[in-house]
Amino acid sequence: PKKELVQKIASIGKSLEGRELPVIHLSSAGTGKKVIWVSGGQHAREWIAPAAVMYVIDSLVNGYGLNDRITKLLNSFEVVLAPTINPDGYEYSRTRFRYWRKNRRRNADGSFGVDLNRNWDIHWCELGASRSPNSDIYCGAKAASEPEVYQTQVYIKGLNNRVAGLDIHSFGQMVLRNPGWSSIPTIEEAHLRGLGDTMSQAMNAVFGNDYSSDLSSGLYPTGGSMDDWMFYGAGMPGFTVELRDHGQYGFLLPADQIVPTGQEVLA
Ligand code: 0X9
Ligand code: ZN
Repeated sequence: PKKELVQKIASIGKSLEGRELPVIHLSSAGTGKKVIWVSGGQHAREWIAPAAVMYVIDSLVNGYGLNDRITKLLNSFEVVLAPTINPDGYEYSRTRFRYWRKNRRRNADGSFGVDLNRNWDIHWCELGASRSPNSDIYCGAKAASEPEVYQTQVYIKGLNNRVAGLDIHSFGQMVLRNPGWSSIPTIEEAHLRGLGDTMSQAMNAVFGNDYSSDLSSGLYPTGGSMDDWMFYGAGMPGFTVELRDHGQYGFLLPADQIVPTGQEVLA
């Protein structure tokens, strides 16, 4: 491993149950580079997301100087990766209930969990979300009420040269661009569409897969989601990437697809 590429290993903060939200900054030497954000694991049961982000971290650190695209990337950009921003939910999914989605907030009515991807401070709970605490798309008591969301918002806003963000989920094989709350394209539609199309094509080139490129609201419109907060709240394009598969295995993606899916995200 090339230690000099690891500019920083830090924590965004602590989850509700006290787990760290780890983050790593990768870049070759030099300051003032543009920053690309990559995070995963907002949804507990989407296990391939944290795994794929970990695969990307490993590939970037070990590929620098060997792989031309990786070398160019890390010479030009700082890539900031947070594999798991919902560690409490992940642990609950791992040990108790495989299909858990939310964090582990104990709600006023005794039910558990806020859907972190409905809790961001942008069009919060206006659409595609629920005010019922028991719902799998519960938006929380107020915008950014959850420590995982609030602290990630603060952390991203502290990245001065931020230019783009990716939020990794599963499943469905889609690269989703802003906006996620409205069907009316942003004023940057041509640019964002170019980026989304390029990313989905790069993913498909690896194994001949069929990732699509669409508006985020094309899947279904939601308020309070991270992709739109990145765009409207942090001033950078925010993509949601839904990884494998199309539903044959769904969240229970077989282990032999972990590395191939990681390779698609790396591309
Ligand atoms: O519903 C979500 O949060 C995402 N899909 S998932 O199956 N991984 O739960 C999609 C979010 C897309 N973004 C917006 N609609 N803003
Ligand atoms: Zn998800």
